[in-house]
Amino acid sequence: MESVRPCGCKGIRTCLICEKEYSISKPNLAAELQEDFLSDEEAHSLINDLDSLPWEISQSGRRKQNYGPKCNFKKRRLRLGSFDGFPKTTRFVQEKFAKVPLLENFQTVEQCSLEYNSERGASIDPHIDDCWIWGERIVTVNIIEDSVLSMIPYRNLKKRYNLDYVSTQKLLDGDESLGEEPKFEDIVVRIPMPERSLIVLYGAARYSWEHAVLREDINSRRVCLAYRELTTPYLPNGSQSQEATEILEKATKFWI
Ligand SMILES: O=C(O)CCC(=O)C(=O)O
Repeated sequence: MESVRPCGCKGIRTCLICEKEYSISKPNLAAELQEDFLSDEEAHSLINDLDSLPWEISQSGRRKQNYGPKCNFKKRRLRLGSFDGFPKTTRFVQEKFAKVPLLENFQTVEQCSLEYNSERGASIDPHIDDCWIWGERIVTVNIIEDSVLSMIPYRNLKKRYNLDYVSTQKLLDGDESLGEEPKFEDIVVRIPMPERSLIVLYGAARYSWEHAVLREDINSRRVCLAYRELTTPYLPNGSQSQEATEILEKATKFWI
């Protein structure tokens, strides 16, 4: 591919014509980003309301506020634990999901506030969110401070993160390339996450790429909300649905 192709591309440069002609694959990242998902006022009041709730210390310099069921990812065991719904002050964020077509029927079962502080060198290592219990759409609402999501192709497919469970699920696009080794090496895709934006990872971005937030991309205090839904077997009419009935009922509640 070092010679100039009839379309004019050469080497790693491609266009739709030569990608089709020579079956050249390009990174297929299914992610949707919506800027200004929150208004300035909404972001401001949200951060004040979150700060009036207790924060817990977490790993890699982060702090968190976790509202959701207890999950044992290794044993694939789900328990209600102390989950009793979500803070009322955050209700409007979940209500705004109804206006996002990709989030049709998204029922939040875990809402996690994450704080990254530059003074602590906070970050999150490359990972794929668990695939046994968390459904296809991983949603993040970035509240304060612009940041970047770094995406890295995942090479040991199916050995970690309960990726083998993906085959039991009904996916959005029925993407056949999921589960194949990514064809790209030494590549990092950097997705900007402006403050007040919404990002949804799904398909290949969810299952074939790890995501991370690098310390270098945290310049002051960043706070976001991460939202997760259940996998289809745990949803109504799914094979495991009885295990999640009470959790789904609590997940409709917002407390004061
Ligand atoms: O902070 C972010 O934007 C990503 C959070 C994340 O990857 C996670 O909660 O699993």
